[in-house]
Amino acid sequence: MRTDSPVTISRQSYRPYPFEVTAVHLDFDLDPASTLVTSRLSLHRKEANAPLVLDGEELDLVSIKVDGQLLDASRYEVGEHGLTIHGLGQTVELEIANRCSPQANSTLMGLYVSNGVFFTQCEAEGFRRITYFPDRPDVMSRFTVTLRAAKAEFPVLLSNGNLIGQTDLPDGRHEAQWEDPFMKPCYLFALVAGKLTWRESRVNTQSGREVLLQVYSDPGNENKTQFALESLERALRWDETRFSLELDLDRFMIVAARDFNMGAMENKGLNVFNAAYVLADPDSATDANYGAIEAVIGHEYFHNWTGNRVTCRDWFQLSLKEGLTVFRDQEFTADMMATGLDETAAASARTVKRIDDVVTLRAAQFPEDAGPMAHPIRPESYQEIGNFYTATVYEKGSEVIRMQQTLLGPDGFNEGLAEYFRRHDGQAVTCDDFVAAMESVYQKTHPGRDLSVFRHWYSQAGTPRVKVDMRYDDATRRCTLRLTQSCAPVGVERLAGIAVKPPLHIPFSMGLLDADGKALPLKLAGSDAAASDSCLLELTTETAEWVFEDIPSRPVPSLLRDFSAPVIVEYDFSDAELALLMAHDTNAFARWEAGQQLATRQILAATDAVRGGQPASLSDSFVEAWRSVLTATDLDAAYRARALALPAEKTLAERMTEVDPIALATARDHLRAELGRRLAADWQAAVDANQTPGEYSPDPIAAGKRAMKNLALAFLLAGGAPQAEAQVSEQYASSKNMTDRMAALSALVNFGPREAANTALADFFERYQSDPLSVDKWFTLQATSRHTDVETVNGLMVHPAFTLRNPNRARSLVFQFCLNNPYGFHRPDGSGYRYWAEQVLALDRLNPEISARLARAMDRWIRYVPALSAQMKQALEDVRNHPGLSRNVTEIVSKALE
Ligand code: 0A1
Ligand code: ZN
Repeated sequence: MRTDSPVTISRQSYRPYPFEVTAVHLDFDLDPASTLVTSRLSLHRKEANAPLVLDGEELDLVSIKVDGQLLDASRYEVGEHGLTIHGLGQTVELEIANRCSPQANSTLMGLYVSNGVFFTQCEAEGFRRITYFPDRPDVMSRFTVTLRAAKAEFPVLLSNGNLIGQTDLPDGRHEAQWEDPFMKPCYLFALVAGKLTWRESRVNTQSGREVLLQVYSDPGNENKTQFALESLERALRWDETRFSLELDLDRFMIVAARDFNMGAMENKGLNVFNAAYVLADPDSATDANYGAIEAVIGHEYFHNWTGNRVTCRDWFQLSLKEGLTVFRDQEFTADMMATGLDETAAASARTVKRIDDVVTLRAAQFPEDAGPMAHPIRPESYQEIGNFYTATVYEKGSEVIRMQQTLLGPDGFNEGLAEYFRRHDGQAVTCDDFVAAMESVYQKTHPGRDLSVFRHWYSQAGTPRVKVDMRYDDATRRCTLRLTQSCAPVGVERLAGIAVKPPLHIPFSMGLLDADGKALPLKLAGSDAAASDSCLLELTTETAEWVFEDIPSRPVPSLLRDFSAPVIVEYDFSDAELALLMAHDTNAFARWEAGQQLATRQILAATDAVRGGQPASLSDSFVEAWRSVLTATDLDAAYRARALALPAEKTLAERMTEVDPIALATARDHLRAELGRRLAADWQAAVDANQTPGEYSPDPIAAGKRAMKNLALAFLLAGGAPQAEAQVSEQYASSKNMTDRMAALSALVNFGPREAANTALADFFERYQSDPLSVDKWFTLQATSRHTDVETVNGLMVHPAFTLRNPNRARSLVFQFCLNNPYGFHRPDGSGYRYWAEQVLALDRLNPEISARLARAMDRWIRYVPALSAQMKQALEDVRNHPGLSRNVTEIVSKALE
């Protein structure tokens, strides 16, 4: 347990490491109780006199040799955080032997054992829990590795790169030697050892090299890795065709781990994955699971270039690899969804992906960017880097890359990326280096301009607002659009007393519709560009105006098309204008957005009504707007399922001056029930029209139909349609795939009679108890049910299948209850908050990274109604005052209370 007072590390304090570590040989004598690690480092001094400072945590030092000689104890010091060696010469061979205890490691950082298999997790600072080393990304070395273990227990021995030797040893042990031909920082080191089964294929790369692709998992899962292997092949192909980036290794391995802190990890040539993002078959994985598997496999594979070949100079640059790689995985998914479709269908599929990404951004990143943990995509300071694997660094980081693609155009962006690799292959670099490469191309196509204003996206936190004013002049037939940007100081900015922030470079895509919803050709005054339906405005100052000519009457503006920048738009639309946009906008994203805004207005008004003890009503025009999408024949099922879904609670909460979560959830549920009731016949028609008979396939068309059908079923059941319960129960019992089975069970648990729900839940456990990922689903459904309170959750926590030690299981119950159950978590008696405090403390003793994520459930406490926020604050203080709190949780709760 860490007990030292927190140290704040700042971006400006970067100093190069005074030594080069050209080669590293690691030798592991693997034993779960005590593993002996011997590391041989080839060192070159770059700075005179500097001592060699190596990081190390929870290690037992055995011996140190310099150039083959045991080092005298007077020459070094060992402390809680590492080892310092004095008086080393210019070129030195250093050998360090130490022990660590994988079995006892519940943090899942460094070397640990999961389900009898050894795994490592080194990013960000886990390598120091394996051996003494400069654990920072700018120290890059060539690694060779020897693994030794009992052969019967650990038949498979894997590490990065190529297998160069394998030998049986006399005592029932065996060893394997691996060599990684590429220089890498230690956070990309990995080893895996244990009883594993695998599926493999051989493919030829673009340049004709044959490479071996393998997906490893626990025995018994061999039939669940086919989709993962196919996804890996698709990712490899896509990076070749879209960015001309080829796999640089002869062998690429993915291993599924049951216990894993995050989604997956891009270790060079040996990706370690949370099993949830590898294992799938129709009976146990949903469409969403299949989609996530392909996306995460793509993400980790794409890191091989964006992250591994070119890595980060320091952890402040995390978005250099993460924002860029999220952007790449989003584009990969969009292209995969559009594959094989005609032009219209492909465009719709891409919009669906864009909607899904924006929904995530608004529900997860916008609140973060307005709360106590708000930080720029390139943070200025941190206490614990593990706390900065955030929606801001990842998702907003991706938006910042996407804006560069928008400004440069797809070809310019590809050229910029190629330039980035030309300049920096094999290096550890900064976000500035990336923008400079892009800028070199931008300046060629935009003479006299640069990305200096754009760079502020890297140094500012907070979601900018863009206020839109539109004037129309009948006499001149001119329409003037004025954009004004602002971004209030948030989080650390506010604490540092920053009052004014420079303007950002905001690409703002827009169009104009006439009163019948027809797109107007846009002709900018003073421009000789041909008129088009859409226009990209570049706002680079606080405020600017654009004049459109030959506009016949006052138009309706279609704003921030395709979500061209991660901002909040302020414009006073009338309900009728929103309904017009929802029915006619030629930009499918803006069309979806109009519907979401209409629904937001209805739900917020209903929330006020609920709070005032009034009946919540629903406007007829809103119901008709929903009906028109529900019955539209020109829109595909996947798109309609998004357009008819209600805005997320977390997104709605950000719109309220004071959050009353139970009133909000009640209003939202009421709206669903009313829409269900008033459009019952149309929902039923949608259920009937979107059946997917025949063999299950997770393809986007079939998945879109299931999404539409299951959404309709939920509305029907919520609206009390007499036939709905039987339909849903029948679907639960007879489905041949997990998507439909889960959708039915979820509808029953949330909107059905308790008895039917409980019977189905019992049946589900009975059926799936031997499959951990399905059991997680079972816990999640109950954790998020509106009938679940703290008492119910505590009951589930003593269920034999529950354990806090497995992060997926902890997330499925504890996190889901605290983050996604407004009724149970926000009970006015404060029981939810006290439960949260207990669980944060319990988890912190086992796994500080995971605990710190749960701690963030209280981020927005200050915005809740006083009766709740006072109790939330109390819970935060109780946690903060607890002795022995980890650095991870300390940072989160103290920032929340600042
Ligand atoms: N680089 C990984 C994310 C990751 C970060 C930390 C981890 O251990 C605590 C694990 C994974 C990615 O972006 O996929
Ligand atoms: Zn990543």
